[in-house]
Amino acid sequence: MANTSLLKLEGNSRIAAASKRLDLSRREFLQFCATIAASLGLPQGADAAIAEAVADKKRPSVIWLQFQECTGCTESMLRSEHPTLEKLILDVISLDYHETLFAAAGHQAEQARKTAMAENKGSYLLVIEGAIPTRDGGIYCKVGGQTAVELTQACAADAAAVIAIGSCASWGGMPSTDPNPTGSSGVATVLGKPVVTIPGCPPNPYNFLSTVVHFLAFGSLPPVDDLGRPKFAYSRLIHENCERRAHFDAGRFAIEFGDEGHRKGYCLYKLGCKGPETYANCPTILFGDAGAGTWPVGCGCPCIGCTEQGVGFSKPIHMLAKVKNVEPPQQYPRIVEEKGMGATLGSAAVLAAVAGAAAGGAAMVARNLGLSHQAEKAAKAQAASEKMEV
Ligand code: FSX
Ligand code: SF4
Ligand code: F3S
Repeated sequence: MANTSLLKLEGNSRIAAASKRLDLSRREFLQFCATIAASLGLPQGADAAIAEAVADKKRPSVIWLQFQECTGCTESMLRSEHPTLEKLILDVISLDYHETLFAAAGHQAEQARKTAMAENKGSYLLVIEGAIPTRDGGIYCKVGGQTAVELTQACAADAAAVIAIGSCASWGGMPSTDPNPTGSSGVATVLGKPVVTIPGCPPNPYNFLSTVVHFLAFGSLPPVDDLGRPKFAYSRLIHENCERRAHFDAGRFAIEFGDEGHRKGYCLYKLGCKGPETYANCPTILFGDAGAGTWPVGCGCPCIGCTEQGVGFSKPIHMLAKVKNVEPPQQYPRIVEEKGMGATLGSAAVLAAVAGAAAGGAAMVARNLGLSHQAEKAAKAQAASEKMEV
């Protein structure tokens, strides 16, 4: 990893050329790289490595397939601003096949995909948007005479890495909603092996951008959780970083849409917000570069848990969320005072430390009154061992 400071790179001619191509000032370009490094949780120096990689490396070939979906994943990419998708296509990735954005059609488009795959065998990125129908031989979605199952398997065979973008490709998403008549499945199920997933309906384009830039800078995809989700984006509950969290802790809730609590920006838990059981970074990175509050809860809409299998598109909006690994703090008024239960600030920090989280992480956990994935596992393990001791 480069240790060169970003400031030293400012006068670099390759950086100047890259910023010019991206239509950004050198300072803006370096800020973009620093933001990506920070969002990936990378250490100091990684921003310079990212800047050099984006400026230097040959653009990776990207084959983008679309199956059962609404094109929202692509649409959310088109609304990204740093840089815009247009700039990404031209300067960061080489988008060699994309049905929505392609000028070519029919056999010409099919040929472009085959050529890109042959020329970049073993090094292209395969991005899949949309669920894959598996029932009845996969006949419910075909492109160019091949089923989505066949195309997925054929295109994944020689890919350097596969990214499932959106909840549909990650685990079936909206098309897999009960009774799932076409047997819609996620990419990992069809390939029979784990892939990187970027769930969300639509997913946040920054999470995709950061994942691709990590691949570009370090030759590998970022670390993921057991569902294939990049940890930099999906290791915290929405509820841990929500701007309405203080209202939850104080017991101030909106009860009906448009009531006084709703108008005052109170917590949406009683309107069915699934933030307490949904892992995603929506409240921290927001959407569309439109400023503060631009995410579902920020706009007064309860989170539907769109990133979370078993919550989004399956748990009704009127059902209350399961409050996962987070308990209200004791220094705020409690609505119902349970006896002998509940994690305190101290116990949250201790559990995080027991689970091996870094000191800073433990402090963060304590501050947000949330337990990390690791702490959640540690708490379960502790509960199991206590059971055994009894
Ligand atoms: Fe739509 Fe994508 Fe939702 Fe699915 O995003 S926004 S239905 S996750 O595959 O296009
Ligand atoms: Fe925010 Fe929803 Fe949690 Fe309330 S329940 S604090 S609105 S994430
Ligand atoms: Fe989806 Fe909830 Fe974020 S609905 S976009 S995970 S706030």
